[in-house]
Formats: sequence, C-alpha cells, structure tokens
Amino acid sequence: THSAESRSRGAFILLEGCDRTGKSTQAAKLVERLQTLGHSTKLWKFPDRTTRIGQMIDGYLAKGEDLNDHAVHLLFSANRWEAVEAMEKHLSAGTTLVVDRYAYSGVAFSAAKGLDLEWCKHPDRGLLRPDLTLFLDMPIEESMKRGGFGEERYEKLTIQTKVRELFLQLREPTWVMVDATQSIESIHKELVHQSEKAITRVRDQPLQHDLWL
Ligand code: T5A
Ligand code: NA
Repeated sequence: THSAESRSRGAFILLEGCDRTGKSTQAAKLVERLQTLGHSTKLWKFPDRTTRIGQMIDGYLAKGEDLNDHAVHLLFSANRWEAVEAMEKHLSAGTTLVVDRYAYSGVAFSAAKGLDLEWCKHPDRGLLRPDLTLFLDMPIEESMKRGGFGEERYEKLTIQTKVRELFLQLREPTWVMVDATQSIESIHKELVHQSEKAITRVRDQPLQHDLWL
C-alpha cells in the first residue's frame, strides 16, 4: 500500500517517568529489539549532556553548580529545541526514535520546585509531539531502593513525590501507563507491543509540531 515515492515516517516513542523507574534500561532494550524486528530505530536522550547547553545542565545536575531555577528550565527547553531539526530529519527518513525523557520531565521537575506550571509549559510549545508516551510508574519508596538513587540533585523523596503528582496532571489520554515494578523482561514485552502498534499507526501521518498548542 506504500508507493515508492512516499516513504513511511518513523514513530516518536517517548519513555517518561520519575527517577530510577527504569527508563534508560528499557530504552536501550527497546531500540535493540525494534532493530532486530527490522525497524530502523535510534536512541535519543534528554537532557543531551553532550552539547554546550547540555554541559551547563550537567554542571547543575551532577556537579552542584548553582543556577537560577527559571534559567535552568530554559536551558532544558533549549536543549530540546537544538535537537528538533535532527529529530525531524530522522523521523522523516523513516527512522523511529526511542526518546528517554522530554518536555513532560521538563515541566514536572521545574514545577515541583515551585515554578508556575503554565510558565513552565510555554518554552516547549510547538515542539514535536510524541506519537506514543510510555509512562513508567511505581511508588517512589520502591524506586528509591534502586541502584544509584540519591546521586543527583532531584533524587529525594519529597521532590520525587511532587514530580509524580505533576506528571499525572500533565498526563494525556494517549499515554500508556506501565507498572514499572514488574520484571525488566515483562516491561520490555509490553513496550515492544505498544511501540510496534504505534509504528504501524503513524507511518503515513504527518509529523506533529503541536506540543501543548
Ligand atoms: N530533568 C530532565 C529536568 O529537570 N528537566 C528536563 O527537561 C529533563 C529532560 C536527569 C535529571 O534531569 C531532570 C530529571 C532528572 O532528575 P536523566 O539524565 O534522564 O535526568 O537521569 P538518569 O539519572 O540518567 O536516569 P533516571 O534516574 O531517571 O533513571 P532511569 O533511566 O529511569 O532508570 P535506569 O534504567 O537507569 O534504572 C535504575 C536502576 O534500576 C534498575 C537498573 O538496573 C538500575 O540499577 N532497574 C530495575 N530493577 C528492578 N526491576 C526493574 N524492572 C528495573 N529496571 C531498572
Ligand atoms: Na536514565
């Protein structure tokens, strides 16, 4: 049903959730599996700490450098805008992107620090909208027991509890909620199933540049 001229596009698949819920573990496995199944697929991650803006974010998150809350929010957003052309190029060329965090994290974390929710959403307006958002959810008390929790700035019980409430406020009807307390393999199977459905569903649809519009 596909003409030779119009190549199908890839899907924008987003993994979101609080810290240590297994997003990066699942993103890597999902990319590998989709590739094995014959889908051109690439892993993408926010914050992208490799760019100049990303290095400022890393200084703030991991090295204790202080920055104004509003300023750091805008850096996280700028770190997404600087990736837009490259993401579009891959998606249009038929590559599916598995994206580890996005603007929902951006808003949930900044609003948890007390910034106004609508102010927080504004800089990300007009970004690409994910085709599928897989939200990995589990009680904060459980994720705190996982390896590495507490190493970075936001990894504290009170902040994470607020972040989870804000994520649930930002939740859209299309989100798929995933029980992140399951085994790595069970979660993986669920994500592969959802992703394959999304890849098929959006292949002939235009890219959506209407986040929060
Ligand atoms: N942030 C981010 C903002 O404030 N604004 C923004 O705009 C954005 C994009 C860093 C911080 O930046 C904030 C949010 C964050 O606080 P990051 O770089 O994505 O963001 O953070 P990371 O530290 O890389 O990742 P997380 O802490 O969120 O962890 P993950 O990726 O959810 O979890 P993962 O896969 O590393 O697993 C954690 C541990 O659990 C185990 C793993 O082996 C690992 O030890 N694990 C499981 N154990 C049992 N059962 C399972 N099913 C498991 N799955 C994984
Ligand atoms: Na991660």
